[in-house]
Amino acid sequence: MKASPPSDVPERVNALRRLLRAVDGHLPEQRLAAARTVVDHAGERLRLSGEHCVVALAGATGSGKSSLFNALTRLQLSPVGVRRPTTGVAHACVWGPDNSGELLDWLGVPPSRRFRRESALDGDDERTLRGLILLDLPDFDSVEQSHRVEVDRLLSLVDLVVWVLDPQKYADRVVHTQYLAQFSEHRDVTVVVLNQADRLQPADVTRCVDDLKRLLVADGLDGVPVFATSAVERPGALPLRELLESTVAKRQAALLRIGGDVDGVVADLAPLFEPEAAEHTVDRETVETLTGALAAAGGVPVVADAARRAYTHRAVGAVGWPVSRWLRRLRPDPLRRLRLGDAKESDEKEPIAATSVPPAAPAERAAVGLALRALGERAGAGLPDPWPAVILAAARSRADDLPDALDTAIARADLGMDRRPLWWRLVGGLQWLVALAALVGLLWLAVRYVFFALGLPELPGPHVGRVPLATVLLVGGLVAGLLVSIVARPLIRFGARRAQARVQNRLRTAVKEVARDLVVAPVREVLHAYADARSALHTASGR
Ligand SMILES: Nc1nc2c(ncn2[C@@H]2O[C@H](COP(=O)(O)OP(=O)(O)OP(=O)(O)O)[C@@H](O)[C@H]2O)c(=O)[nH]1
Ligand SMILES: [Mg+2]
Repeated sequence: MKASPPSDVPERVNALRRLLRAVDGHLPEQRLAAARTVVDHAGERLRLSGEHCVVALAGATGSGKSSLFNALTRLQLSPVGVRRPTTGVAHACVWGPDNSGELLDWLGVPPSRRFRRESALDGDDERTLRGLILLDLPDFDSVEQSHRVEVDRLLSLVDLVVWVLDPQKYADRVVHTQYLAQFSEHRDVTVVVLNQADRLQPADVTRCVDDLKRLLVADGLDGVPVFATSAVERPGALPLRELLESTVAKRQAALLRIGGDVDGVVADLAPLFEPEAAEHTVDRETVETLTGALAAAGGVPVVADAARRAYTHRAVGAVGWPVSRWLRRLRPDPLRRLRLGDAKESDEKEPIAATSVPPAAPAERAAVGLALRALGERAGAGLPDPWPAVILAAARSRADDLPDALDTAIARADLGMDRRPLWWRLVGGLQWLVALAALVGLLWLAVRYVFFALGLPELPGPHVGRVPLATVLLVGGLVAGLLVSIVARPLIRFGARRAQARVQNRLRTAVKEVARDLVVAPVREVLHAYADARSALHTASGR
């Protein structure tokens, strides 16, 4: 097994952070504590600078930052001038791979001021500085006035800040109170050099360095490395270069150590994410079973049966014999009795009054409980602990909201019961017609009877054969009305069964929606978290 290179460490730490975000709230906190510690330690500095080791040359104008920068890069990259200040914007030189764009953007180094040392060209000479980003900053005074916050951020990011002082100004009170003492909290990453040491006699160099050390103690910077350098002659920039080399090496070592920490955490967490979760999604069959249980508990069969009876009720009211129609109207509509079935504006925001569908019976509630458990167990089957329990809990997480959600879904559903079929109207019209014929026959017969009773001469009237037309109308009308009712009956039964089936289907769809929202969605969320965390763990492992 090949160990992953230090350059991968930032990405691996990020992956670990992703993993923690994904499982947040799902796994017990103490199980994640080690991973959190590793991620917290790595911090923003690692995210940005990654495998790079950032060293900044800072100091007052004219101290020789650019000269040292050029001496260290062995190239004339940053202009050195007599006019002060010379360096207006930061310059950067990168040793090794050029993937520092984001970092240099953040540091505000313009693209035209970014340089690279190609180790291929330099052979092994520059290998020891591979990963170093050396920054030549503008003089600190000008930076500080406008960008104190930026400077603080920068100093919290860099691996080392080299304060460049010169023999003339090293004891300047302003230099100490304005710069050095201000940044004493960064003493762990601070080095001070007395540059331009070639301008002093060797004995004076030692004296000045000692003096400087004493002043630094007063600045709160006791213990920071202090030594003399020169950009042009003895003692040269070599001491500084060696310090940079050891910083780069330490940086690599730090990355390797973080990499090792990540390895440990990955090995610790791996058993939690053994199998892939893709095959453990919620399958259709389980959802159907749950939908069935919810439909029963929500009263779908009751409503569908009421719809069947309501159809019959309304159809008889529309096509029956006028007298039975009238009697029908005195009886309540079965659907309305449940406060259902009226056409609704499908305004989702409008609260819908609860229905009068009876609440679920204990057996139905138990069936829902079983279906929830079955769904949860199936979705979590084969996953390592504690995921099955987490998924089961997710399946049950909204169980208390189910009764209200089902009732609202049923109340909101369009049952399609408002339509009056054309045949109702035709047959209804026919019923009126034959009833009218019977009525005309009856009235005619009544008039004839009155004439007869008063002894008046018999009214002439058409006959059908030997039977008077009035009798034919009365009897024929009544018989025809009866016949129409008899013929309509199976049609009504058929229509009622269809209405029942339709309502059943529509309500099942509405109930399935509830199952998806309140049961499947929370389970899927956990499964996604598992899958996300698993893929993040793979990245974090660096393989
Ligand atoms: N003798 C000697 N002169 C130096 C040394 N370092 C820098 N100088 C001179 O000091 C002057 C300022 O040097 P720079 O490197 O431009 O100084 P800087 O700190 O970059 O200044 P700013 O960019 O203005 O902040 C130049 O004339 C350099 O030639 C050194 O070690 N010895
Ligand atoms: Mg400069």
